[in-house]
Amino acid sequence: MKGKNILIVWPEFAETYWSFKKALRYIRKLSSLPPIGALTVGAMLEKEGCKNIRLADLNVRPLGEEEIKWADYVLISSMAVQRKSVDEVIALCKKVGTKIIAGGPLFTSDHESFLGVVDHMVLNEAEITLPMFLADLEKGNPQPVYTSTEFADMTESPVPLWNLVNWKHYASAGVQISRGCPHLCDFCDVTKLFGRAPRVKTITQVIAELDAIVSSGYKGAIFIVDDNFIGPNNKFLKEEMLPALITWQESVGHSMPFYTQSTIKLARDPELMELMFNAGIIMIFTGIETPEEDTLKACRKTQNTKRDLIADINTIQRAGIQVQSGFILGFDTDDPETIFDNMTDFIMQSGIVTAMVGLLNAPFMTELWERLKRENRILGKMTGDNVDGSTNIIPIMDIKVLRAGYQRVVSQIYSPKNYYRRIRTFLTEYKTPKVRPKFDWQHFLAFFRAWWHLGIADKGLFYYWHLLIWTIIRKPKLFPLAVHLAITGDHFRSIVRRINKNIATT
Ligand code: B12
Repeated sequence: MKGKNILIVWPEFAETYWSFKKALRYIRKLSSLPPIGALTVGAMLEKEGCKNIRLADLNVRPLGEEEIKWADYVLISSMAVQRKSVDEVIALCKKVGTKIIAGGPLFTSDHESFLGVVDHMVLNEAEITLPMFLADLEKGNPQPVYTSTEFADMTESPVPLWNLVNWKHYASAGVQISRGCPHLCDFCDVTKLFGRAPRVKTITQVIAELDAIVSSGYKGAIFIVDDNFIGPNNKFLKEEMLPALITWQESVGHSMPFYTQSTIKLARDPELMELMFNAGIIMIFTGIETPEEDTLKACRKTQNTKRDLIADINTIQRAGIQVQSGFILGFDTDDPETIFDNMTDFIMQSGIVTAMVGLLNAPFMTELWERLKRENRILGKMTGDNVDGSTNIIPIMDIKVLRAGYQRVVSQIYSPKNYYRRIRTFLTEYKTPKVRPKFDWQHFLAFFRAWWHLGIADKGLFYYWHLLIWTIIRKPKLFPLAVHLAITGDHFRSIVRRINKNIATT
């Protein structure tokens, strides 16, 4: 790779629940996050002596033929949900004749589809497979596919090449502290992809990554993209990682909030929540999946059983950590008579504003996939977007009933009346965080854009103004958060419209 020109391509996303495309327009951003995985691979190649490395994130700018001609290799990183754009990039590379090296979740979970199309697929974790590929390349004998069943040593992972990122287009930055999750939920592929024993970076590495983000010109929220932030042992988190994050947060004037992913078990550890709050972790995403105890047991989400889930969520909110969550419909044990109302009621009561509800899908390699395969209930590949109303399985519940119930749940929870009510439920519980991003003029302008779109042009305008007045009176410090959540509601309603359209055309 010495002296080569490398073009890293991050293909365009479809419109999804987490793309936040509509909401990002309010703050004049084009994407949530730059590609951490691809930039990590970029850093590995820089160490190998590549001459020039460029990033083409197709979510923020177009890609031209000239650039592909310039490159000796085009590196594509992708999730399944970027597939359409991946195919376009591959076609362009073929036309120009530039070699492709591909990696990341799409290729790792479905490399057969690209055999003979992509020159080299370097799968699983690049810390292990990239050196294998580079060694063969050096010998002049690179293979089409590199895989590994080993898990990488995270302490060997380099700082991503943040200096390639034009931050003005992104709403967040990201850092990964650990990989892996100890739990065995049957529908989740994380343990298959990253193992059960969480692997952790060193404190020095994490702080170096955070400093690199700041010195590349970014200020704002940072997503700690760990599969389960509280997966690594508590002693390490409490005595080493969180104190280091607290000190770092002080060094940036408490202005760079973190958000992450965690199991609901967090609710039982007040000390851990307090440390997270002090470090500026103001939000977690947690998988609630379903309010039904029997279903939780059946899908082996045992960490969510034998607890009062709403009380747990409120405990975390009161500790100053917002809870976002994922929910699934279509489990074998779902009762069509009760599940839809139970889920709607649960979401409304919990004050979970960002509630991602999807139909059950079986990712390749999971326990669920294995079981349904044996039962001849796998229909094919997943679309990669679990909130588009599609499923790759044959559910026990009649599919028409399931889809109609799904539409009912998402339409109800995202109706302006219920959505704004849920924001009030949440804000009532939420402790005001002490770490907040600096209020810049884009946020200021976003308020005026929201004033027009949500406060005048939207049919939910009454609920919008009611929320704002309520917040000014009851929780004035949380006013910017109330406006932010109102804006994300506009995006969620567009996703509900898309779900309804997709289901109507299936
Ligand atoms: C952060 C994250 C996000 C972020 C965005 C990421 C981004 N940069 O834009 C957000 C929250 C926006 C997101 C959204 C979604 N996500 Co997501 N996300 C993750 C998460 C938690 C971490 C990814 C990460 O940054 N890891 C850190 C880096 C260092 O690791 P990495 O990306 O895996 O890269 C390593 C290797 O893959 C490899 N590699 C990566 N690229 C390349 C390229 C080359 C050339 C090579 C050689 C190697 C290589 O080397 C890297 C170092 O080891 C993963 C789970 C996970 N643990 O990976 C899910 C995950 C990637 N997401 C997933 C999904 C399904 C989604 C959504 C579709 C969910 C939804 N329904 O909306 C959306 C779609 C995104 C959108 N914008 O529309 C799936 C993807 C499954 C698949 N097969 O495609 C994952 C794997 C979670 C899961 N288990 O289901 N996501």
